[in-house]
Amino acid sequence: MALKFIVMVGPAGSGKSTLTMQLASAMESLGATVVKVNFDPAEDKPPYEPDVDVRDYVTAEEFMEKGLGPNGALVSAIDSLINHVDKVREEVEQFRPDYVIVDTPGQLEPFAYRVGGPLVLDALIQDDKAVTVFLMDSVFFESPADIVSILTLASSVNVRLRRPQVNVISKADLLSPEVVNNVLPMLHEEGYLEAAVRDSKVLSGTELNLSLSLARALYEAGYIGEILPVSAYDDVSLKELYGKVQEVLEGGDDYRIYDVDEDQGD
Ligand SMILES: Nc1nc2c(ncn2[C@@H]2O[C@H](COP(=O)(O)OP(=O)(O)OP(=O)(O)O)[C@@H](O)[C@H]2O)c(=O)[nH]1
Ligand SMILES: [Mg+2]
Repeated sequence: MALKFIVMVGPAGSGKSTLTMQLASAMESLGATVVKVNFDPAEDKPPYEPDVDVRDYVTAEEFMEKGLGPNGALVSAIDSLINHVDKVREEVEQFRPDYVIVDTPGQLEPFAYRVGGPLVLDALIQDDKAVTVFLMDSVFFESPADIVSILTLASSVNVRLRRPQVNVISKADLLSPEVVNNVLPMLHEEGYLEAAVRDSKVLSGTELNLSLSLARALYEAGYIGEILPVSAYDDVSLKELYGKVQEVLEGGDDYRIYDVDEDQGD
């Protein structure tokens, strides 16, 4: 059966698991059925009850018991998931859900930048529709140079995972009023981010030139335009994210309340 995947990706502690839980419940409150998948072999206590858990098949601890350190164990656990991913998918299919939210490992780097992570994701998703939700912690948005860095990481993950990607500012409730009122509305303006990096005076020499070039490239690639501030504790922002995700997955128009009946029998 055809499934629709929402893949939560972001640096450690960026809020992936909390957003998985809160977005699922916002979607359910609008009538959609959602399966939550813990795709992190090292996470034994996500803040929600997973409907499907890769730890039923493989855990990072098994590899630590064989002598690997925590990072090596995670890498090996992700690599070995390829042997179990068909079963994970079968479990998901049994729910016949409208959407599947995949909560990926805390450590983004071994997941997205080695071969194993993208490979197991591809094997899970097959030819179905999927969108990556990339979480950028609001703390990065307090400094223009950090905005350039986190957007560069987002673009790099986009290229690695090769899927439509919605970039969100997570924990948006923690953004300062200065950023909300004066920075975010200006971000998409040509030259704004470069000027802000220059004016902040935290960089000089090679680092300044690099940051300015990256800011320019991000702008020219159209990568700064749509960034969605989302707080796991703000229902309106969760519904906006749901609308955005639907737009990408259904190729539809603006946000609309999901009509579950429409998709039954897929
Ligand atoms: N203020 C605020 N805190 C949040 C929000 N979302 C998550 N947090 C907090 O951020 C911390 C990390 O959240 P998690 O959901 O565990 O983040 P994660 O990306 O899954 O973390 P790892 O899987 O360990 O990488 C927790 O203390 C959460 O309570 C939010 O929208 N607002
Ligand atoms: Mg997590």
